Amino acid sequence: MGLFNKIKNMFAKDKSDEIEVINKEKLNEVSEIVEEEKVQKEEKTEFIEEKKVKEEVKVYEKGLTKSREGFVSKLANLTNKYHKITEDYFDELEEILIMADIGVDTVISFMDRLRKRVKHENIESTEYLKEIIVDELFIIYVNDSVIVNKINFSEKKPTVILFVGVNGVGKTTTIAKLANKMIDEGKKVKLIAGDTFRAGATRQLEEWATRVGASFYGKEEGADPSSVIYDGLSLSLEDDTDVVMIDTAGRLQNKVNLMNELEKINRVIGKIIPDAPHEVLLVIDATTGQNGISQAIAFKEITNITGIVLTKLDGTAKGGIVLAIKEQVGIPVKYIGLGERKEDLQVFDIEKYIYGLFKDMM
Ligand SMILES: Nc1nc2c(ncn2[C@@H]2O[C@H](COP(=O)(O)OP(=O)(O)O)[C@@H](O)[C@H]2O)c(=O)[nH]1
Ligand SMILES: [Mg+2]
Repeated sequence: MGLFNKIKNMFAKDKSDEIEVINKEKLNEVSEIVEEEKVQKEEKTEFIEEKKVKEEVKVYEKGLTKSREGFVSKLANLTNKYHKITEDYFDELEEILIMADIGVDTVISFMDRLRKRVKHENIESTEYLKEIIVDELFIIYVNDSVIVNKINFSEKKPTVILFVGVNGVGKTTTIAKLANKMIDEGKKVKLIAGDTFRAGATRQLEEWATRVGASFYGKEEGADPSSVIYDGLSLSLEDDTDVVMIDTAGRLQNKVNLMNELEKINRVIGKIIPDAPHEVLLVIDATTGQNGISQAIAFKEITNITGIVLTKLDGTAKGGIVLAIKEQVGIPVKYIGLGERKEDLQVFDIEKYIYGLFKDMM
């Protein structure tokens, strides 16, 4: 190779090296900028997430004020009254738990476990036991269960959610709240007025649909619910709806009738969308206490319930009902209602719930 060619080669190599160096530097710089932006974005989402969690915790705190004041202040009084654990202390504690609507069976097994722990760990102070009580209540809920509080969304549109429950528990309001939540998440929601029985029920749902920005399907009062559902669901297949929520009437005066009606509704839904309904949410009013539990047991016998919505927790001092449902009914509470506004629905979260209930003690 001649000198000229050698130099030319070297130069070419140098040049390409240089270019490579420049490219590398540039690349590094670019990736640093990208990385920095990513970190900033992550920090921002983390911040937003954190803020959201804090807001949700506040909602629980506020919504459970009555329960907390009832239960926790009683527990605090008890702790002041008895510094040492005695039989009288246990008796009064048992009464407080029953009054909080935790459910007699649940309370009995709870007291058993508590006594065992007291004995085993040689616990004497009621102050210390107070913390263990919170612990044990938490354990009741999470024990032997995978807590499924997520909605089972269908892979194919639309996801169909059927709402059942007796009159006045908050079905229609809950539908509006859940629709509002899902619309906020960018979903297209349709509400179907399957409660054709109660006067004004269809109009009430339609008004909510307008308020939260959902589409609506309903017929005149007295129409056959199954035909309303059939037509509404058929429409949802054509208009790209993501989630359909079906309201139903809550007549429980006759179990056989209700069972037949729900069977018919389920059949009609399945005819149009074979694997639907994807969720059957039973709505229970927390202020009705043990009566609500009985409703849950009755509904569970006649139809396949996939989740419970516990409403009006803001209006009761008996927040313990969540634990009773878990023990006596065995269906997960998926949402809780903490007020009458469209924003007042929360995904049920046991940790926030326990915090809302016991924050004054922690
Ligand atoms: N305080 C409170 N009121 C509620 C809640 N959910 C529903 N309500 C009220 O309960 C009443 C009955 O509700 P509605 O949705 O019509 O019950 P439905 O008959 O089951 O459809 C209405 O006045 C609602 O505003 C809640 O979480 N908290
Ligand atoms: Mg209604």
